Amino acid sequence: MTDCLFCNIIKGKIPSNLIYEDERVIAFEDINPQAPVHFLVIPKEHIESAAYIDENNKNLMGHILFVVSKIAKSRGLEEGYRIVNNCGINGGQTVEHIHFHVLGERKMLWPPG
Ligand code: IU
Repeated sequence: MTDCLFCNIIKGKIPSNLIYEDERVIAFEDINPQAPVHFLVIPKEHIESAAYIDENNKNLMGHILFVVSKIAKSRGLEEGYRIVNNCGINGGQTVEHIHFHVLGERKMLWPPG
């Protein structure tokens, strides 16, 4: 996966503003923030999208949500936040390495565009 942008961020070959790392995931600030707080949580394992979640990696998804909650607490997002996963072309996914956006410190609208 040498040409995967997020794999290269994980390897440190492409710079990012890293805010969290453990053995399974990293989190970093989105370079094009859509809210006052906007970071991404991604697995170190290359998984293309939510369409590729299976028996082998489903527990990792729970860990990602746990990390989201932990970082959100540490960032003081007591009034809430939005977790977004864009999956595939219709979902608006542009980077083919599963990632969870976390947006906070503004009121979100529904339905999304
Ligand atoms: P999407 O859900 O696949 O559309 O989200 C990809 C996100 O990755 C998007 O919000 C970009 O701003 C973000 N991003 C980044 O944080 N760092 C990068 O080097 C690149 C994209 I390229």
